[in-house]
Amino acid sequence: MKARTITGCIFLLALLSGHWSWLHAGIDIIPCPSQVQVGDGCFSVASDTAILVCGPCQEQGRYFADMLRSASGYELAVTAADMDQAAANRIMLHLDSSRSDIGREAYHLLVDSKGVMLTASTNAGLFYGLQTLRQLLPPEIESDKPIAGIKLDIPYITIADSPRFAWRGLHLDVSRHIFPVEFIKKYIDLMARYKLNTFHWHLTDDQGWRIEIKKYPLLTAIGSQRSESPLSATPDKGDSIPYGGYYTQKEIQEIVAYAGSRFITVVPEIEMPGHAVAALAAYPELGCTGGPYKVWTRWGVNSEVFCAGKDQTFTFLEDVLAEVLELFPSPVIHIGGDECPKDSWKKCPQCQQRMKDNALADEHALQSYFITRIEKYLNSQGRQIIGWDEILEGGLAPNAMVMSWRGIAGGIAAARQEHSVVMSPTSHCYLDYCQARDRTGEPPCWGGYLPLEQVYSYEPVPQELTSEQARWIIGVQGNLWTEFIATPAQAEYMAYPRAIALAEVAWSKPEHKSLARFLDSLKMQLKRLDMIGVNYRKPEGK
Ligand code: TNX
Repeated sequence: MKARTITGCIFLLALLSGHWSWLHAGIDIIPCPSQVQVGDGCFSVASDTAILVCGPCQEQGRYFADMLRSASGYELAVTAADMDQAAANRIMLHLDSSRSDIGREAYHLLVDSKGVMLTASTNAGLFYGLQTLRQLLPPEIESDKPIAGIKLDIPYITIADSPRFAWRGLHLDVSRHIFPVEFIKKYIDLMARYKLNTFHWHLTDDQGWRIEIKKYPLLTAIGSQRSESPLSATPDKGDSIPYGGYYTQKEIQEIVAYAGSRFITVVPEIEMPGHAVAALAAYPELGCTGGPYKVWTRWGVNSEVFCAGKDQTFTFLEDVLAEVLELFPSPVIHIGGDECPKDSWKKCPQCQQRMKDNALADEHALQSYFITRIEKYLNSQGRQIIGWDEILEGGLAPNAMVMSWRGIAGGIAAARQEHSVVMSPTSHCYLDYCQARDRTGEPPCWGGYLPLEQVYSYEPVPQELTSEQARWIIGVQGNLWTEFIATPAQAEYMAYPRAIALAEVAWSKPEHKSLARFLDSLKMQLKRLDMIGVNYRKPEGK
């Protein structure tokens, strides 16, 4: 095999233009792998190709066989076997936990005349290798119906690949609008294709409580229903149409398991102390005035929040979190912490008393007390908290992680205090922001202008940090807030293809990024998304 060592895809593109262009259809891998060597020739998967698995990775073998089945009609046998490198016409999956040279989510892939040899030290690594393999197969592989005479050619190639960041996130707000379980699974499937590994599920907010909590049935009986929603053209007016819904614990378990088998951690977000009106509508005694409150029918920031002066607020939240922990194995739990107006605390004698008793200088310190108290509980249960960057105000809870959204200053401050940070600034990561300057013909959207190219250009590690401090930046995340996104089709339109750009930001080494190569490879990805019915937005001029 003639092989050329190429570091990253920029060089690959150079080689592929001209003489090597025949390979192009096969090599459009996004996110761009760390190292690629391309050979001359192709291995063709046939109906008698064997999938050989070694170690406890039967499941990965079956996953790949399933991936090939619908388009080809092949029922490839998955067999536990010793890794005999000499065997031919085989796809070998080798889980070798002793390979300390292959990182936790990394993989090595070799495709040559004998077939495929995929090696990883974890099942996650194998899974990512299979996603790469999928992208090396022709886009017809995505068909859900058999294609007569389909050619399953995989170019000869050697890839060594590993992610840049540990937290590669995509968020979905299901409070402002709720989405069906089937759609959540599709959202997760798409994430997995692009090696994203963290699904941040925003389950509660002013406009709807969406998670069943057995101990507090009114959270869903009352808190999941609002009397109307804002009109998208005139959000200060309502549409007079009741809206609601929630996920049962059974559905949540199903989604968490589904994500888990795709190596995606589901991080639930239970908002506190602000964005809590839906919970207050159900249990008004948890607010400072005692209500009554109504599940909010407008967007924005509501001044009614959980009362920080009452002990029953904390009892309630700990009870809720206890059920959340049963459902979500995630080591990290998102507690919100954003946009909490302090008006009601200022007027509340119990909050003022709490401040006095604990020598808290102001209401920001009271918010810090609130978050720290919740952190203590979650830490005692073996979990860590993450919160929006407002949790820095009044002092960061000792073990908290920070999600920097109002720009990057919060992320910088937290990293300097040696706290882990996920970068998610509105400027580059807010997928609810508009994709066109001219909004004619665009669905309603929120906020500023955030084109695909700008998402792609994002560098999550701020230059202001020393290399020591930069280690605290553990990842990056795209957020999909749904005030203006009412349907699955619209959610896909806003998320894709920008989420693919974000996936490359999260996975690929910065020196391997190239907008030209990305946009070129994206064409083949979009073909695949067409085949699986994703309502993405067509990139400008394409
Ligand atoms: C700010 S991001 C919010 C959300 C909104 C979003 C709209 C954050 C922590 N809070 O409540 O939905 O802006 O872009």
